[in-house]
Amino acid sequence: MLEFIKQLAVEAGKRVLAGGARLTAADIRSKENPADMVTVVDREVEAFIRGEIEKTYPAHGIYGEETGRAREGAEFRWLIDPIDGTTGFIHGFPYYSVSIALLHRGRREAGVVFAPALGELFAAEQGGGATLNGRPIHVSNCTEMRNALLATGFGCVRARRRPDNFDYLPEITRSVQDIRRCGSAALDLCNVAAGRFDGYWEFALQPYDIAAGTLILEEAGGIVSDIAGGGNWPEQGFVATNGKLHRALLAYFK
Ligand code: LIP
Repeated sequence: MLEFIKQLAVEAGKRVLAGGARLTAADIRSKENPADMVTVVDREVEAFIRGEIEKTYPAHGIYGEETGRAREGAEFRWLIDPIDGTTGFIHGFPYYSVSIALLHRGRREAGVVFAPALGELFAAEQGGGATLNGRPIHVSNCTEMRNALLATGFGCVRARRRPDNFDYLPEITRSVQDIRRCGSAALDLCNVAAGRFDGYWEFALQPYDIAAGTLILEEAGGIVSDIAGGGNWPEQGFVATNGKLHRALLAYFK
């Protein structure tokens, strides 16, 4: 199954790159929120991924960012984000990814995040560890906030939703080595999994942004929770770390 998902993500990634090369202003639209962008490429690539899944697994449920939900009650369900990091994609900033996850009765079974412009393919299967381009990856050993490089995002600010990440950003920024905001939640999680970031937090995320990335992170030794340390993520906020910094990062949201 993981091979099927990897190949699908790579094929989708080729389409994302080809679409980016011929993208014009007419191909770009904003959603309900004017800062939330979508392109014809997001739609075409999601249709491609959906079509391939439906050809092979017609009974499976699907929830995609651009085309919504189908067969909700199915035992197996796919969560798809054809381009996580669409704003970066539009601007030619290479930090965007195709994210595909497979759930069985709600449990994340397999996940792939492919960054086509970076040539990085992250993958994991429940209980099988996580890989980057076929090589095993592991979270960092960082134990002190002052030595940490963290990632975050501002979807909540752009959507004008509470909690507002600007309430937490100054204090966290003063406590760590530095912060990055690169624009793809899926890739941020994979970079925590690979030990490049030590942690990541964000609000107002959607399940398709993070389903594959959380499995990859957990399989690489990391942990995820809501901002109170519980399991109500992403609804109650989303915190992901190498495990060693989790309690320290959660303390900023009290
Ligand atoms: C984006 C995320 C990003 C987050 C944005 C948005 P999209 O996904 O991955 O990190 O801050 O709010 O949700 O919309 O490009 O698929």
